[in-house]
Formats: sequence, structure tokens, C-alpha cells
Amino acid sequence: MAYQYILVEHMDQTCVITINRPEQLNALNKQTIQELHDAFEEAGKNEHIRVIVLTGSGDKAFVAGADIKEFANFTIEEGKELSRAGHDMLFNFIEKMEKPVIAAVNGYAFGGGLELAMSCHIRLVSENAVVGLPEVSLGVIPGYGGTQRLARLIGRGKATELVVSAGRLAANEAVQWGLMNHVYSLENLKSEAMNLAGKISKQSPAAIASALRAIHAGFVHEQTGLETEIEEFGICFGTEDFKEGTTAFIEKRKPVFTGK
Ligand code: DAK
Repeated sequence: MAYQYILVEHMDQTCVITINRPEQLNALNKQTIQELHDAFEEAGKNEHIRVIVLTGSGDKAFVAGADIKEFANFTIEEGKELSRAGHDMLFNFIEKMEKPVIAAVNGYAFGGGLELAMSCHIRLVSENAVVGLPEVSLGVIPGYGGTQRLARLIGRGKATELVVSAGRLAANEAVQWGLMNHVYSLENLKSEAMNLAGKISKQSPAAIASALRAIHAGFVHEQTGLETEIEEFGICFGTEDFKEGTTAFIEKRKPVFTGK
């Protein structure tokens, strides 16, 4: 299949998917989300493929977030609908894959970018990376599962601190906090991801699929949380703070929030 914003390569039994919009720091627009869905679906169906590695192109960013320029003008309904569609099409879709998905986080992973990494089963990170959920600095909340998956990975207290302060973590801190599994130099990140993929490829695919289904089953009670996230996310699109936050980003200035 021909893609505009992603690259797909097969190396032995591993499918490597690279988000490829480096000039916009691989920000996730609607088309990239659709292309990622299609690539994951295809890798899931391909009997030869046993592991998927997801990374970003360039040496600066994994994904610097959802595309702020694209969502700045959404209405409450569009915000809610797109949040739900994104959950179904990509974030929940990856989490429910029956082949392990490794995120090789090669730089900035903010907002939707960190949410994408958190949907993957395993996260490796490069030393230069900085990660966080800065949505409240734009007048919105994480809308692709971040309110649920972050708390699940690092605990409620730390997740709340990170979300409400729009905090950022360096790669080492992210490992200490349990958000990332291992840190490597940028130059070794991809080969380490491939080594891990190679080890996984030698195991039983049927047992791995069972293990992934069993691990996921322990978290289905999060459904209410995800529904609430979608509702609250939509509400943000009707606030003056959201207009101010996204406009300030596009105009490259600091926002002045009023709480309305
Ligand atoms: N969206 C769009 N463009 C982005 C972007 C983003 N998230 N991040 C960077 N870019 C663009 C910049 O605008 C710039 O483009 P030009 O101005 O050159 O055209 C280019 O990438 C290079 O960025 P910088 O010049 O800013 O590069 P620096 O090295 O100076 O700074 C940075 C790197 C990562 C610190 C900075 O770019 C930055 O702060 N970026 C924004 C990070 C951020 O706040 N990300 C979280 C976004 S909120 C939704 C569901 C979920 C979400 C939204 C909608 N729906 C269901 C509708 C989630 C929201 C988020 O992810």
C-alpha cells in the first residue's frame, strides 16, 4: 500500500513502521492516523510478521503531539467524535493487537505522541528524548487515552502531577517513573528494538497472543474512564482557554488563560 506520511519496512519477521513528517516533528494529523491504522491492520493480518516496531523519522522527534494546526478549529462535537474515532482506529487498536508492538521513542513524545507510545506494549526510549502530556497548556486534555494509560503505567499520583502541570520528563526520569522500559543512545535505539523483536520472534506466536489478550483483559474496567475522557475532551473545544491555547501555539507566543 502507498502511504504519504509513514514508511513500512519488513526486516525478517518484524514490521517497522516509521512516522515520516519530520518537518512537523511527526505531528499526528488525521491522515497519518488513518495510515497508521491501515499499516497496523495489515501487519496484524500478515502471517509472516511476528512483531511490530513503531518509531519516528529524524533524530529529534518520535511524535510532537496531535497536529495542533489541524485541531485548533474543531467544535465540541468534532472534538468528541475525533477523539472516539482515534481511540477506535488507532490507540485501542494497537493496544489490542495480538502481536507485540514496540515503541522506539527516538526524541520528543508529547501529547498524542506519548499517548501513541503508551498504547504500544513495550517502550524503549533514546537518551535525547523528552516526554509529557502538555495538553492543559493548550486548554485541552489528553484525548487519546492518556488520562487512563498514564495512571495505569506510573500510578495515579505521578500521572496527575504530570498532566495538571503539563510536566516534561527526560528519558532517564521516564524510565525511573516506569513510563519507559529502557533507555539507549539514539544511535543504538533501533538496533536494540530489533534485538528485542528478534528474541520475541523466536517464541510461540500463539502463546504470545494469549498472553497479550490476558494482560489486556485485566484492564477492561478502564472503559468508563475512556468514555469520560472522550466527553471531557469534547467539552474543552467549547472553551475560550482552548482557543487561546492553540492560537498562542500557532502565533508562537505564551497563552493567557482566563478559565472560561
Ligand atoms: N502540531 C503541529 N505542528 C507542530 C507540533 C504539533 N504538535 N509540534 C511541532 N510542530 C511544528 C512547529 O509548528 C514547527 O512548524 P513550522 O512553524 O516550522 O511550520 C515545526 O514543527 C518545528 O517545531 P519547532 O520549531 O517548535 O521546533 P523546536 O525544536 O523549537 O521545539 C517542541 C520542539 C516539540 C518543543 C515544540 O515544537 C513544541 O512545543 N511542540 C508542541 C508540543 C505539544 O504541545 N504537543 C502536544 C500537543 S497536544 C485530538 C486528540 C488528541 C489530541 C488532540 C486532538 N482529537 C481527537 C481531535 C492531543 C493533543 C496533543 O497532542
